[in-house]
Amino acid sequence: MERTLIIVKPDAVQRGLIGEIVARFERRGLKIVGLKMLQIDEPLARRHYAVHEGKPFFDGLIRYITSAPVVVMVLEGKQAIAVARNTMGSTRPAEAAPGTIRADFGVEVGRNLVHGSDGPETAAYEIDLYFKPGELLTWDRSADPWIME
Ligand code: D4T
Repeated sequence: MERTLIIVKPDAVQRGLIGEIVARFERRGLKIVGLKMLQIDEPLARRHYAVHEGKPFFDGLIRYITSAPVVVMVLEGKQAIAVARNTMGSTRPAEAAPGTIRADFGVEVGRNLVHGSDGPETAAYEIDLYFKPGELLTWDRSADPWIME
């Protein structure tokens, strides 16, 4: 089983898309093991996006991710990282496949609605940024045998 960190970004929250976006991951079969709403402050944003420091879009990215509340969640499942990322679609919504979150609701990269970890190490780092261990639940979902062999 793999875990991944998802952020429903400020634009999605402001546009009333929290439920729509959470539902897409749920319907796909990923299991929610942690979920909360918060407003990311600048130090947290800089830690989250540390790999992008110095890039031309960095300052705008920090302003955007701190501009309004977000919903963060940890999803669990087989290949959860890849499954979540292909549910989201390409980073640039204009290039995202139809049916993905970013294609269905977005048009440009600076307002791409959702974040998902891009690898196991990033996922561990990001989950630790947003959740204390006691905030993540281990629970049996009765639908699991109908989703996974
Ligand atoms: P996130 O991290 O938001 O899930 O996006 P991705 O994992 O899909 O993409 P990323 O790390 O390459 O980019 C992080 C973040 O920066 C914004 N961005 C990116 C931007 O505003 N302009 C750009 O040119 C790029 C490459 C969007 C996502």
